[in-house]
Amino acid sequence: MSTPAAGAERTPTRSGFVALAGRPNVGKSTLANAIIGAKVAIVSDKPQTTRRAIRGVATGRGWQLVLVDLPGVQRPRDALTERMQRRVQRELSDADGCLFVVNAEQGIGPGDRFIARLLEDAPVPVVIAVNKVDRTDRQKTAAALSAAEGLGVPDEIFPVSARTGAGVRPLVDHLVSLLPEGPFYFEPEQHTDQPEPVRLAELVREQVLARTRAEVPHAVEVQLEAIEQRRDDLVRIEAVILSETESQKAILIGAQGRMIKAIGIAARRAIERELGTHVHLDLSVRVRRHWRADERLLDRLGIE
Ligand SMILES: Nc1nc2c(ncn2[C@@H]2O[C@H](COP(=O)(O)OP(=O)(O)OP(=O)(O)O)[C@@H](O)[C@H]2O)c(=O)[nH]1
Ligand SMILES: [Mg+2]
Repeated sequence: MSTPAAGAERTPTRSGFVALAGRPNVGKSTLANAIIGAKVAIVSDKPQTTRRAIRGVATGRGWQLVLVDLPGVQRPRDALTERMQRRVQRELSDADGCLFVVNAEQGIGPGDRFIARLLEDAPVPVVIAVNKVDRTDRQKTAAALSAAEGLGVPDEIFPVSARTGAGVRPLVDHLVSLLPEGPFYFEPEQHTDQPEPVRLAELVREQVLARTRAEVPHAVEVQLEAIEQRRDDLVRIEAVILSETESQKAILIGAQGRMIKAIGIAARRAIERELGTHVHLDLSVRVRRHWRADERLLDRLGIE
């Protein structure tokens, strides 16, 4: 029998919530995944990828940092985007700190200044991550850092690349230093609070986002209909891709069903990696007109 080192259980721990803010597509989810060291949020090159608040958990010796990945801050256009923006506001007001992500490659623009004004009166420290510095030379990085300083909100500013991991360590150390003393909220081995059906549906949607463009990525949602353990090493999953129109459905199916097949193969592989088992994935496409305005469906999809 092992006994804990004397006093070990009395060592105070730090823990708390840091909410991510930033324009769509600046790399919030990629940065959250890099900090957590696991894929908790899907990523794409299309804006408005993240639709729900996703808690991602990083645990170290004596600390637990809960990052709240959020939709990008934007003007709401329908029930879906209204819910997304309400959620951003709510999460920001409940957090212990805010991590405001900007894009060094594009530079700081009006969208960032709009968010900076929203955060000006935040009662918590606002840390800025100037992301995508793998895409900028020294001069451009320096310009982005000083423009970030001009936003007038930050506690500290860190140049990072969520893609390569450069600069992420010092950023995490600083975020941890901002956390209050308190007990852990999650088991140390738990990476996210997202229910499994949502996580798996998101992996399917990620493959749709990677292969479609224009309005299709925004018009798609994925719903998991069934998960059944078929054998010890085989799970059967049934998922439906919702689109808003027949023409989007035709695009998603593709000529001779090639698109849905490609989405299915890639999504199955991603789900197999996630579950560590063989997967049989049944995918279909269904038209659900105006689903983005359907409050009841949004409730059911867990977008609240
Ligand atoms: N080169 C480079 N690309 C990055 C970096 N971080 C993110 N990206 C890319 O930027 C795009 C957007 O990344 P996301 O993490 O989905 O961005 P987001 O801010 O979460 O976007 P929304 O959820 O739509 O608000 C993807 O194509 C990423 O691969 C980075 O450090 N360097
Ligand atoms: Mg995101």
